[in-house]
This record gives sequence, C-alpha cells and structure tokens, in this order.
Amino acid sequence: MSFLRRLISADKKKSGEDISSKQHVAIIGLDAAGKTTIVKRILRSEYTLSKPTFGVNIEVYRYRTLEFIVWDLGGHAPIRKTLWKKFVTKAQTIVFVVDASDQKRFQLAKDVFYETLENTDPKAPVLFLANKSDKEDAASSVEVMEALDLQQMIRLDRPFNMFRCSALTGEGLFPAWDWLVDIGAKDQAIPTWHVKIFSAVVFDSNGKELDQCIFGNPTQQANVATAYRESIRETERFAKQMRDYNEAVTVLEIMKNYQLVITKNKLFVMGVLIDVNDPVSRVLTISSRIFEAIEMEYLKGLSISLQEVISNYFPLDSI
Ligand code: G3D
Repeated sequence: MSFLRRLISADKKKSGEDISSKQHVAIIGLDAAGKTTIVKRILRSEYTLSKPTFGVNIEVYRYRTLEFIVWDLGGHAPIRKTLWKKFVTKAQTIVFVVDASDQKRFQLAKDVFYETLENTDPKAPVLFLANKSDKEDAASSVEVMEALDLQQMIRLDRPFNMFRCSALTGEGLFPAWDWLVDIGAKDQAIPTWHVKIFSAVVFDSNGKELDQCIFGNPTQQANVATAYRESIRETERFAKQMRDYNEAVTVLEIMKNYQLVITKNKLFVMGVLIDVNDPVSRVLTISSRIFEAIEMEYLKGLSISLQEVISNYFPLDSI
C-alpha cells in the first residue's frame, strides 16, 4: 500500500497548504480490459466503492484523498461522452488499460485512446498498461506499442510510460504504479524519461558471459558495432575488478558518443550502452528490474534472453 500513501503525499507537497485536495486518477479502456480488476488489486481491501449516481456505469473508488474513476470507453451514447469529458478533463493522472490478448480490438482501443487524450490535461501523466500478459495469446510489448502507435507518445511533452502487466498475477503492475507515483512526486518540468539502449551484455558474478544483445536495424547496428565490442570488454573487465564486491556501479564514456552504465549485484554484472546525453539514473532502474527478471531463469540454470527481457519490460527504451 506504500505507493498509495506516497501518491497522496506527493500530491500534498505539490498543492502546498491544501492537503485535503483530491487527486483524481482516471482508469480507462475498452470494456473487459481489466480496469476493475487492476483497481481492486492496487487498492486491495482499503477502498470504498461509491455507487454510480448518474444512471451510467461509472465506478468511483476512494482511498483517502485519492479518487479512482473507472470508465469503459467506446460505443457510448452522447450523454455519457459529455459526462465523461467532465471527469477526464480534471484527472491529474490517466491510466489506460488495454487487453493485450484482445488483438481484434487494438484498432478500436487506439482510436479511443487518442480521442480521449485530446480531452485530458496535456500535463497529466499517462500510464499505459498492456494487461493480461499471463495469457498465452497476449501480444508482446513491442506488438502492442506498434499496434497502438505509442512511439508518438514519447515525443509529447508529458510523462508517458508503458508496462506489460497481469492483474491476475500482479506481474508488472506494481512497478508500473511506482512509476506513476515517482512522476507525481516530481515537479512538472519534464526531463527525458527514456533512454536509447543500443546494446547490453550480462555476465555472472564469476565473470562468465550469459548473454549479449544489440538493438536497432542493421545500419544502426553497424554504426554502433565498435562501441558495442568495447562495451563488452569494459563490462568484463569491471566484472573481474569487482569480483569481491556485492554491489557496484560505474559509468564510462565510450567513443565520445556513448556511455556505458555497468551495474553489479550479487549474481550479475551488466553493461548497458546508451547515448552520451541520456539519464544514467534511468538505466539504474532498468538494470535492477532486469536483474529481478532474469534471476529465476539463472538460478534454475536456464538460458537468459536479454533482448527479450529488455524489449518486453522497457519497449520505449529499446527502440
Ligand atoms: P473492466 O473493468 O475493464 O471491464 P474487468 O474489466 O476488470 O471486469 O475484467 C474483465 C475480465 O478479465 C474478468 O474476467 C477478469 O477476471 C479478467 N481479467 C482481468 N485482468 C486479467 C489478467 O491480467 N489476466 C487474465 N487472465 N484475466 C484478467 P471475468 O471472467 O470475471 O469476466
């Protein structure tokens, strides 16, 4: 529950004296995307459900000063649309949920997503959840991103992030909400939230290479090839140097245009090659998330696919 409290206190900080002000979170998406399941999982039992009083099916969940308004998009009568605009316009945070296994309705989801965005506060952060990732037929993050043309969101001057998650298993859901809270705690000046990962390599703590990957099309890969090779050598060297330490981190400049962020935990040493101007802190978050994601496979002795993990968890950072 900690992130709900943090969300409230972030709001208090921003609104100064007015600590009783409500924060509105609009949770929207097509029907059956999983919106209600997500809200209930986030809130567990600590909420009250306000009965819809408008004769339409809006669910409003309250937790202290947070108000979660859950709304189905698509196929509404004009009266509902008018009412909805009132809610969505005042929402400080937008959460859009798509059922990643409902590929037939991706186009409709895309249409309603962009239509709704036009009515939102242009500074309101948007958290995009590709839900039902536990289902076998669920699309990958990259597929969802392409089908909904989410690349254009990166260029907008508002915080945006996308996570693949399952409301059923909880996988991916909590890091997503953590992101939202972190955004809420910051002032509205928006730095770059994403980095451009060119390549990555991971070693185990004994210095044995587990996997490496390079992103981009063949031309981009050719351009970065020398820096890529150097990043592998440097990461290996660092792994050896830091063998006796459980935690370590370093940032090296590689060939003027790149920086290599190397992080080590008990099990792994990973080097991530990014643009020289990209924020290193973002890579630290990414690295610890990747370590969590690959730990189970590694401990079971299974092979690790860095490419798959990075593009699934951080699709916007690996394009
Ligand atoms: P909505 O509020 O967006 O309309 P709901 O959607 O939260 O009511 O969820 C619709 C159905 O999808 C529910 O199934 C719910 O259990 C299921 N669902 C929600 N999230 C997930 C998920 O992450 N994985 C899977 N496998 N199912 C999910 P029912 O059968 O109750 O209609």
